[in-house]
Parts: sequence; structure tokens; C-alpha cells
Amino acid sequence: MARHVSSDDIRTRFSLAMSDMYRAEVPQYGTLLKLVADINAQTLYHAPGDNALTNQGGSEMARIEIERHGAIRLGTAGELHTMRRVFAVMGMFPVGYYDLAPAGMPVHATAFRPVEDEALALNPFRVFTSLLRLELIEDEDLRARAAAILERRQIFTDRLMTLLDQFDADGGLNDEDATAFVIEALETFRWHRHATVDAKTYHAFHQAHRLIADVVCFHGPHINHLTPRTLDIDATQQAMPEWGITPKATIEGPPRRNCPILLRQTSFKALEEPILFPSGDSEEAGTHTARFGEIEQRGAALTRRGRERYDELLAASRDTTHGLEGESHQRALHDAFHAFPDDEATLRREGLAWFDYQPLEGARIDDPEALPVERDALVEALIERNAIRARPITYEDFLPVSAAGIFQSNLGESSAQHYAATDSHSDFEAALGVAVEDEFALYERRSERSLTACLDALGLSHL
Ligand code: OOG
Ligand code: NI
Repeated sequence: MARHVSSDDIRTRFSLAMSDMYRAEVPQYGTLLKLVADINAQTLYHAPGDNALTNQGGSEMARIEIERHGAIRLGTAGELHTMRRVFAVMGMFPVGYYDLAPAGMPVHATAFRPVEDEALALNPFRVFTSLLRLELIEDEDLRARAAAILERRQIFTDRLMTLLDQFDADGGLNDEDATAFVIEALETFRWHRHATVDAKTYHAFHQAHRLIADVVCFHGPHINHLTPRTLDIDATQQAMPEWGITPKATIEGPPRRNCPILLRQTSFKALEEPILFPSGDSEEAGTHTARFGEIEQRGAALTRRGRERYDELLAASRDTTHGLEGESHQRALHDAFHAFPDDEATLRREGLAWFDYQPLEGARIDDPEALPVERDALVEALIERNAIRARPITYEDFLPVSAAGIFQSNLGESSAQHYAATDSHSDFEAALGVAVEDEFALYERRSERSLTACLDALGLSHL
């Protein structure tokens, strides 16, 4: 039997193919890639060898060039279930649950992404995948029509379904089948110029919520953006107009800091694209806005405690940042985050961010009995003695408040509606067919493993 291609390889083949497809479909995405590559090269050129911006080391720098995230919006539980199987072929698993209803979006979501260190280092491709919550559509008739339309559509090709069964039975795909898989899976993410419903139906859904029209009226869940990772989001945002791109007014997430934390994002507005509605025997021209561009800058993953502090400060910042844009918004946000420590040692000692530990070359401990036994104190002592070094772990996930801001900026501010806060975490997992992984547990495991490896290397595994 021919050898199986690794999931990491299939993921990279797929993400490159998707990037090529999106560049051909949305040329501004290609411009954005060039701009980000330019800014990243300049940032690295001017950065000292070892600094907070680039402190994640060589493997982190290697992945930046191909690092992307994208987003799709699905219509039914069945679609989400099959999508999970599609991503599993690429070594991508559901991490985190994002409820967007409190922010006025009738969807909930997860992020499919690699979870193991080696896979993340090779290519951390992620797809923010939301599922429409039809039960939040108030109009009963509209809800029933949406459900009927979605029930009829098949967003996966027959060949893809066969390949999924084959993958599940054999535990992998050979080279030829992996190539077929990439081609077939790409079809699900492709843009369709032809709406599946007439103009009147489209406008009825659009009126209820623009997101509903986007999910219900097309053959499939077109990829709506692909996001490259920049090393300096402020510089990129500033340069966007010179490159003919108009960014949204504010950067989502935390302010600029010496030690970047979590995720900062900004996007350019969705394009108004020509579409065709079926109309009797002919077609009727219309437009649809869904696809946009986005950039992101990633920093350290926060512990639960750090994240709580972040959420509190962000919520409190609303009082002073409200209505502000651009530089003045960032200044007010910066002030609002004054209380959040901004050096690695304090972030580590106060248990606010996750760190990865590596033994330093030639390090030896001759007096292990002199070391403290308590974990945190031990870590600090080993760092003090130059036996190990600590690096912040990169945040690999998303932020619900920021995601809502990105949704809104391309759907229009008026898109936010009021939905009763009914958490449907368990409905989502029932549709998915598995539980989503807990992002905090993944970071903790990674941190723990790296520390255990350090202790082994230093002959301290008994501690
Ligand atoms: C997804 C928006 C969320 C992000 O980066 O937070 C997102 C969507 O518009 O479908 O992509
Ligand atoms: Ni995004």
C-alpha cells in the first residue's frame, strides 16, 4: 500500500491552494500579502536580535510567511459535523467555543486549528468556523424557509465524501488521494456568483440579518477572508491607504505594548460584489457584500487569570475609548491598560501569561538540594541561575469581542441586533459530534511539558 501523506502536509497544501484561490478571487488580498511581507521584513531588519516582538525564536519566524487564518459561516448541524471531518484530515481540531449572540450576531463558533507544538510550528493554519443559529430568527415563516433551503443544499462534493470515508477507514490518504482531497475540499470554500434564491427571498433574509442572507442564499460557505500575520500591525494599518486599502477605524484587541499579548486585528471593508439571482427562466443582477481582508498581530497567550484581567480592562476601557478612532483610540486604550504588567518577568511571576521553557546550553545544577521545591519558585530559581530560559507562548486562538467587531465592520454597524443570552455550548458540541478542546488546558499542557523536559535535561526529573 502506498504511504500516507502527513496531515501537516495536507494542511499546508490546502492552505496554499486556498490562498491562491482567494488571491485570484479578491485581488486586494494579494496586495495585503505584499504589504505585510514588506512590513515584516522592515520590522525584522530594525529589530534587535532578541526582543519582545520576535522573541519566540527561529521556528516562530519560519512559520510567519505561510501563517494564515480564514473564516466560514455554516448553515446546519450536519454541515458542521462534516466540516469537522474535513479539517481532521488536515490535522485541525475544534478549539474553544465562541458565542457571538451577546454581540448581536446570530452565530456561535469554534476555531479549527492544529494543537500539537510540532504541527503549530510547521503551519498553524486556523479557520474560524461559525454556525448560524436559526432559532434566533424571530419570524417563524422566515425561519422555516431558511431551514428548508439549507436542508436541500449539499456543500461537499461526492468525491470529497468518499475520500472522508476512506480517510476514516484507512487512517490516512496516499499522495494521489491527498491531491484529490485538496482539490475537492477547495470547492466547498469557493465563491459562487449565482444565488440559490430569487431577489425577493434574498432581501427578506437580508432584512432579518445580513448574516442570514450570506449563509442561506448561496451554494456554499465561501471563505470570507484570509488573514496574514504581521509583526507590526500599527505600521501596517498606517501604510494601508498608501497601498490603496482603506482599513476600519480601530484596531481590535489590546493596545500596542512592549510585550505583545493575545491578538490585535484590523480589517478592510467587505467588497460589494456582483451576483445573479434566478428569476423565472432568466437571471436578475444584484450585489452582495461578504468578503473582506484582515491582518493580525499575535502575542503571548494569557492564563485564565490574565485573560480575566484583560476582559475586565477591555470592558472598563469602553468608557474612555467610546467614539474614538485611530491614534486617539489607541492612546485611550493604552492608558486603560496601564494596570496590566508589561514585562515578561512580571507576566510570568504573577501567572498572567503562559511560558515555554528551554534548557540553556551547558547548564548544570551541582546542588539540586539547594533548589526550592515549590514549582513557581523552582522555575524562577532556574531562570536566575541561567539554567533555563522562558519564552512567552504565542496565542493561537481568537477573541469573541474582537471577532464581533470584525463581523460588524464588514456587515455594517447596524447589523448588531439584540438576542436573548442563551448559551448553546452543548447544542454546538452535539452538532459537531465532539467536545471542543479547552484552549487554556492546551497552553498549560504545553508549558508543563516544556518544563518537564527542562528538568529531565538538567537531571532534576525527581523534582
Ligand atoms: C468571522 C469573523 C471573526 C476573527 O478573526 O476574529 C474572525 C466572520 O466574519 O465570519 O475572523
Ligand atoms: Ni478573521
